Formats: sequence, structure tokens, C-alpha cells
Amino acid sequence: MVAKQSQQQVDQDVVSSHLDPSKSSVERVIGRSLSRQEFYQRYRKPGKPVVISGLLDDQADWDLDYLTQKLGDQVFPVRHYGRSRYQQDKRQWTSTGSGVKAVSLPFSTYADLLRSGEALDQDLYLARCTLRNTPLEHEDGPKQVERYLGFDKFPATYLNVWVGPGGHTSCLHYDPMDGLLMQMHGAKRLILFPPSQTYNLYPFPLYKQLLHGLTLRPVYSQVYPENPDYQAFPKFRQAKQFQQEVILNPGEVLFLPAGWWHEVSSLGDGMVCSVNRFWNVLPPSRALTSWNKWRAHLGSLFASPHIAWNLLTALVKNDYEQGLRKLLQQL
Ligand SMILES: O=C(O)CCC(=O)C(=O)O
Repeated sequence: MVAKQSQQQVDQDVVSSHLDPSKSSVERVIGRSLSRQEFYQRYRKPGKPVVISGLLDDQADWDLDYLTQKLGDQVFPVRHYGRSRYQQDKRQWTSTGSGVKAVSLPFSTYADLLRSGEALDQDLYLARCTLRNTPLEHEDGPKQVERYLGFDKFPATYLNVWVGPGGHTSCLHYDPMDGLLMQMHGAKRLILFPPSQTYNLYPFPLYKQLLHGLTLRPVYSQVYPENPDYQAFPKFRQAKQFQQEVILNPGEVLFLPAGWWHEVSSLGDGMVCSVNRFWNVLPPSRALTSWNKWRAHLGSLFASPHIAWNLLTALVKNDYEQGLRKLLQQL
């Protein structure tokens, strides 16, 4: 069970050594003491992050054996970040997130790479892969959490799974949709900044999407929040005052409202697994007034000439299907 794993397998010393006591922490609530109306009024309506505990306690622990048993030879795109990426100045990057090159691997092969340590060495991350058409699609836990919190209308995606080695970091970015991140095995540490800090976090400029299309998104920050270059990014000092941190333990759920910046690091030595789904923003007034959301859509608009060019090239090379698959993967 997920909660049992929370006591037994996650070394609390490891977890607490990752939390900076000088940083304010995200609010925590016990799920069963919160009605869906209270969740809506206190967190969803104003767009405020919160960690909710206790809602996944009686669910299976999604450890590597369980995932392998369920997903077996099903093939997934696994992002190949490469170890040297985080030594680079981000201004040299030509890809971020879903734009990073991926290799297609059967889950069981990826599980072997996690066990052998190769996934960590090469920084291979099975990120944001749909659970649609997999045996985990109908698993009760994540859906029960969503229903309990009132997420039953206007999903923006299917349920996604994130599986990677402890030590992987998903760099500082925001999403234009609300998200519920559910911790199914192992723990993650998140650094958060409110949407008001966007320009103190130096996002990749919109015009870069003209050159790189969807591979380099303006929803990513050029700053390493844990190792900032203050000479290049002096306004980051101001953002620091708004930094929040949270450890997401197994069985816990984080509500991440659209536009909130987050950097996510997997903790410990073993495999770490989460499930999430993105949701359209409610109430609509929050969606309409979110500049970060508009900014992300504007970025996609800037990417459209690049997308059209890639599809045209794929058509000429008689490789249209592959081109389309790549595009859908990046969306
Ligand atoms: O868990 C991760 O690595 C990233 C998750 C994320 O970015 C999200 O849930 O929006």
C-alpha cells in the first residue's frame, strides 16, 4: 500500500535534508477533512497550491515490480536528457521537456535500465506518458482522488505516468493548465514560485519558438534556482523571496494551479513514480486573467510556422506519419 511505503521505504532523513527551513512551505491538508466545496473555495478558485494527504492510502504501491507486471512489453517514449545537460548554461539549450529527444522502449527494458543504474547515468525519464490503453488506465486510486476533489469536468489530458530514477530533475517551468500530481512510489521535492514572478525567472523568450518550434518552450526558466547565475539573472534575487518548497511523499497529492512555476526532483536511490492529469482551469475568470496561460498559447502560435515546415518536410520525405507522431508527442 502507498501509505505503508511512506513509513517504511522513504528515508525521512533523506527527505528532510532536502527541505530548506528558511523557505516557506506549501499548505498541507488531510484529504478526508476537506469537502470538495472547501477544496474549490480555498484552493481551486483562487489558484493556490496545496498538498493533500490520505486519499491514496489503501491503494497499491506502484513499485517497479508492480509497474513491470502491468506494463510489461508496452512501448513508451523515454526522454534521453543526458547527464551533461545540467552542466550547460540553459541559454545554450535547444530543447526542453517534451522537446527532448526520446527513445522508444518496452517498459520492461526501461525497468532493467532503472535497476542497473543506467537510467540515472544517462538521465532517462519516462515522462508524461499517457496511461490510455494500458492496464493501469482503469486503476481506481487516481480516479477516486480526482472525483473526491471535484475534478470531474473538462479534463485537458488523459492520466499520465511519470517514472524515473531518484536524482532526476524536471527543470523549472509552468503549465498553462491546472494539474493534480499524485505520488505513487518514492518521494519528490518541488520548488515553486507564484505566477507573479515570471519575469524574475527569465523564461525563454517567445521568439525562440519561431526558431525551435515546440522543442524549446517559453514556459521554461533559464535560471537554475539552486545554482543561480546572479550576474546573468539579477532579478532572480527578487523571485527568491517568493520561493516555496514542498516534499511530496508517497500517497500525497499536490494541486498545482496553472501558471505556477515548479521544479521537480525525484528523491532517494530507487525508482520514483507519479501520476498526473491536466485540467482546464476553473473558474473561467482565472483562466481568462492568467497572463502565463496566454503567454504559453502565444508561444504555440509562434511555433506554428516551424510545425508547418516540419510537416511539409516530412511529407516530401514520405515520412508524414512519423512527423505527425513526433508532433503529437510534443503537444
Ligand atoms: O514529476 C515531474 O517530473 C514533473 C511533473 C510536472 O511537471 C507536473 O506535474 O506538472
